[in-house]
Amino acid sequence: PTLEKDIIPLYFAWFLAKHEEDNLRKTAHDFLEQLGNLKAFKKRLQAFGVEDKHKLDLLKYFAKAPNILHCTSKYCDYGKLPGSEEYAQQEGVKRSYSKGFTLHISSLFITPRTVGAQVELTEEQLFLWPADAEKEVMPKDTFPRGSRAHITLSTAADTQDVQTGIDLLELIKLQQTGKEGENVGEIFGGKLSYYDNGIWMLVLPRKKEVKTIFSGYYG
Ligand code: 2AM
Repeated sequence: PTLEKDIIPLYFAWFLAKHEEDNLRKTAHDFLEQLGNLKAFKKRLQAFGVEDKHKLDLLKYFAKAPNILHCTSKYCDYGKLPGSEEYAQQEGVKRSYSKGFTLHISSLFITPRTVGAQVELTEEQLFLWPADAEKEVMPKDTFPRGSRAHITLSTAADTQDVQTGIDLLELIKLQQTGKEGENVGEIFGGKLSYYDNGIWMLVLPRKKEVKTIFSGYYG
């Protein structure tokens, strides 16, 4: 028997390898630049709270970017959150710790609060996905497992990272109710759609693969 207890991290996540991270940051930058320049975007700025369409610089508006790009699987707050000890002890979590995984990004989205990449988890990756991840933030709704999976790319100055997954679920909820989104053009060869309330989604023409390592962040 060991005397030491495992230390539970702030959160568990798939962390992007360095060159993948640089690459995705550049994609996010280009996405915001191209979107900001689109006439269709300038016509639909109301939700961003700006009157003058020439005054909105998206790259400045989304002022905060995470230090390390990652897809959170479980936020634990060093064990303070319910279920975090159980999660850390799961056989699959232990076995996967420090292992490499390829994540698949299917779309990019932006709202007046956040910019994120939607991640489609594989069966194997869903093993590491907590059963209550979606309920945790949207208790009244039902989603397919893994719906909240995302990489936060940047947020507005007064917005917490956790908001990105909530915004993604809001978007999926709109799609579930049959809301199509208005097709307003193409970026990177992918279809750009506008939903209400300043919510935009770009479905990538091909899923973008990113190499990651599953691990914990101890901060
Ligand atoms: P994110 O996954 O959307 O980026 C540290 O705060 C990390 O844990 C962030 O990456 C954050 O958001 C994520 N996270 C997930 N759930 C959280 C929660 N309930 N509270 C705070 N952060 C959370």
